[in-house]
Amino acid sequence: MMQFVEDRLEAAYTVHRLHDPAGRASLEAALPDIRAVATGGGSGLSNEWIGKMPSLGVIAINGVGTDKVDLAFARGRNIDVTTTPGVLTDDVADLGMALTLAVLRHVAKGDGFVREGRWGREPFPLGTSPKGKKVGILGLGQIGKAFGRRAEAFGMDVRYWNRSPVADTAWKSCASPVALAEDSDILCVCIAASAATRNIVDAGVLKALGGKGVLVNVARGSVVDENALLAALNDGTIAAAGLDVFLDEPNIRADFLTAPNTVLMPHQGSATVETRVAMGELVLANIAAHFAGEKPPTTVN
Ligand code: 8YV
Repeated sequence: MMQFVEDRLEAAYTVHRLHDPAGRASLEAALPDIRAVATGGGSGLSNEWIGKMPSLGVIAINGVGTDKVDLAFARGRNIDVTTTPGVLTDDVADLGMALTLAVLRHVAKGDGFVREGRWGREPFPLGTSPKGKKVGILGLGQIGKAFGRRAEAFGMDVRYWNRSPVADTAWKSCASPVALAEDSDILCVCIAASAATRNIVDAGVLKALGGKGVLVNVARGSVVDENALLAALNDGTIAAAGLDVFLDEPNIRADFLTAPNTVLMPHQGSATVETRVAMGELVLANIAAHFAGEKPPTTVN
């Protein structure tokens, strides 16, 4: 949470912080009375924690991912789960494009090359132009569509696969994730994480993407089979990857650090000042609505 969110929570409510070791005892003592939880999309709240809070009425997620909260379980307990829709769409799509360009134009590699004094002494590899390349979007929700618009502006040819039909697009729909990967030079993963999409990018999809293919993931680590991805990067099954998200954040697998042609980011898709302010305002508004006895405005369950 940004400091202003912390400050405004502090001003309006009695706040206990899970991650404050000094406050652990008072948190434990307060559990029966806790009425609202503010949490991150990557952290969520387990059913075990929900079970310890009989007065809980709202879980306000600072993000759009709901994969770390059991929505049905929360509903069964009459708990509203809220997210921050809309406000982070463009920034996440921007980072998807930034990772795409960073991979194609060797941005991270170039930075190291200049700093290490290798410029003028060694050749630097030519990049790949995005123009005219086929980009596949796995998951055509708000973020997928925003990424597609950006890709079009770079002269890329957009196609997609989505779990349910998408009416409001002229982009080509592919029959399956494998069919999409087969028909793509760059595969950008924008799909929401759930039990149904776990490891949806598997060895078969990576093989279909092929030896010149690039994988970009701005969704969740869980939607990509990390064993298959690391193997594919190391044995040349795919050419490169740009990754903002991982299965076990922040303790990502060490193999990612040595994987060839891979640009890594520490889950920064929504991390701009503007967007984090807007997300924080939504978290505060949802919690305030709950305490005012109203339905939190961006309830998702
Ligand atoms: C945030 C996210 O980084 O929206 C999501 O689901 O993962 C991101 O926007 C995260 O929720 C911050 O807590």
